[in-house]
Amino acid sequence: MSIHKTLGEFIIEKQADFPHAKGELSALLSAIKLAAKIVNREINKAGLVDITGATGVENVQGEQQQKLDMYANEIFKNALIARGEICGIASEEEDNYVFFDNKNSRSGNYVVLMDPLDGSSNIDVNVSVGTIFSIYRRVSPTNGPVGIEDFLQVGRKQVAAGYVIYGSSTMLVYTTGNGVHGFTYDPSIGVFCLSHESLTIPKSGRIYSINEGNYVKFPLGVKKYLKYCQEEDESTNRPYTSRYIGSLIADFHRNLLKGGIYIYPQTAQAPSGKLRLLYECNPIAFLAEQAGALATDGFSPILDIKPTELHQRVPFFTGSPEMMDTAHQFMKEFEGS
Ligand code: P6P
Repeated sequence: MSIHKTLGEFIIEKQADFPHAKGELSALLSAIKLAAKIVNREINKAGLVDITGATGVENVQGEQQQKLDMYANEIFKNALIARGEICGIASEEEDNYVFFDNKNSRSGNYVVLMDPLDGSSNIDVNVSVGTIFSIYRRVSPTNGPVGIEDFLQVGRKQVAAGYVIYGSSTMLVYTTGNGVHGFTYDPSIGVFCLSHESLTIPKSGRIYSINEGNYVKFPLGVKKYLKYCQEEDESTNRPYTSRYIGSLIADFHRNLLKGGIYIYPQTAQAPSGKLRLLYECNPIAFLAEQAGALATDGFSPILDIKPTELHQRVPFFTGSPEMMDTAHQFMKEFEGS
């Protein structure tokens, strides 16, 4: 019987990957690991306790805040603050960023941006949901106040990013810029075990993931790409297969393992798309590029976008490089770049 390396052991082993950090980043990743276990426990019994459903409160996105959204937000916030390595947090569930004065934190050199429970409307129907996180070193002076500039950093400045997928099994997948590594939670011993080291996306695939219910509102380039995916052509393994879970992490994770493309494009009604740049697209884009995938707004790398607002949205294309290249050709031909 093989004994897998645990996430804790792996983090310590890889600590040398970020020599400047004196264990701070390791402490942050450990805090996220702890919070993920707690949230996982609640999600797994969500149907049994009064913790599903809406709170009756709208978040800054104008979306119904789910009870588990708020629960997950508090758990991750408290776990991160307790470790004392951060000076601020931004969250999909918080109108503005939250900051901590340095006397309560040993170093306070990092900020964390997160979507504590993405796809949470799926909880009531037992569909996979996820937590997404993105970590930067602060850019404001260490002994000064945190500022919005600490959060509006370009995605390439991330020092770590990852997600927790609460699915048929619970996994934590992360990168610190040295590959993407996946850990599967073993509830019998309460440990995340290394199960997918150095994840790399297949160069191509046959899965396209998009909400085709919005078809009439899509840009022409997206419509033309969808027609391409659905055409018969044995030489290029078409038609492809449509798979759309409606939970970004679940759709991304499947494509990462099997190959594929996920698209949430701009529409006439939502000219910047739906997904948020800072705590959904940037962390996923960091993971994607580290796994040999691409992540763009249909034209340019997500990681090169200079953020202007905390909750700004961006059109999002991510997946196998060969499928992304084809999608970009259609976007360039029919939308200009
Ligand atoms: P739609 C969930 O609300 C989310 O942010 C992503 O997880 C998911 O991929 C997308 O929105 C689903 O949006 O408009 O297709 O329901």
